[in-house]
Amino acid sequence: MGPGGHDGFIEGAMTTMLVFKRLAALAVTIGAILAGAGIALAGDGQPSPWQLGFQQSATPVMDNIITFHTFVLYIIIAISLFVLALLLTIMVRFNARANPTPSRTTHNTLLEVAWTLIPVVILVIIAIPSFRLLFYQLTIPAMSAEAGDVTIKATGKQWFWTYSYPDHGNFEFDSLIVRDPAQLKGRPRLLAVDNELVVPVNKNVRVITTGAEVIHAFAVPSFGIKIDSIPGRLNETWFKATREGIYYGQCSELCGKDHAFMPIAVRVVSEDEFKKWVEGARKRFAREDVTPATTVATVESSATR
Ligand SMILES: [Cu+2]
Repeated sequence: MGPGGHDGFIEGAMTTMLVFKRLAALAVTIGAILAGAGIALAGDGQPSPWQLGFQQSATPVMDNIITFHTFVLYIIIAISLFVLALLLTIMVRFNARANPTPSRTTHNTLLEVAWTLIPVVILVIIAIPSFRLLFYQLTIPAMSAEAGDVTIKATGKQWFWTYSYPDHGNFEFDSLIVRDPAQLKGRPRLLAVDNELVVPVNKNVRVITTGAEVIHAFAVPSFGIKIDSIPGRLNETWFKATREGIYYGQCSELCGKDHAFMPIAVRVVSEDEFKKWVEGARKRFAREDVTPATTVATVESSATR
């Protein structure tokens, strides 16, 4: 390397330092703006302004999702920093001025084996907890009526949800978005509903879901659940809310013009409160077991013949 090459090296390093300084200044500025906006890092049961991460977790499944997400994020950061370091090294040490006569190397067996195997190992390290989490999400725990576990059925309709409680008297009710701002009473716009889905805290809740006419999807971010509601088919998922409160979700399958206006609101209450609510709901949403109109019509038409 001649004296000119040496100068080039220094010059390249100086430029790199300048870039670093500018990046650092940018990061500090963005940090200051976010801090000034009173950033809430995670909403509890609902999104919050300037939120960056997930909503706060309220179930073991979501706890696991957040842990897994953080784990993968660390790996991504490590890989990005490694690639950045490689790029900077190449820019500084192997630019035309610093390295005027490039080597003619084309193959390096050790390097090629390494850059094939190391990514494979990284993917396996990610896959193991990923599959474990997937099985945890998809395996419905053994439901025990004595332990107070609850099954609910959520039917997606254009454009609201109908909930029924088959184990608790099979009552059923519709849950519609609150459109009138005066009726919100502090609840979030576009998420509040007239009749919330009520479930007991610390109990396994199995959600059976279907669609009435098109595909909808039942999703509650704080619970880490999102499952398609498909006409003519029953899908199921589960959650175990560990904190009382109201948790909001939305239909997550484009289902028509009011897709954005069929929110999901789950109120998690104590077991006693849940029992009281069920008693009230059985009266409030009582329905007579009438024969469906279609069946009656068929019987009548065949009788007149
Ligand atoms: Cu929908």
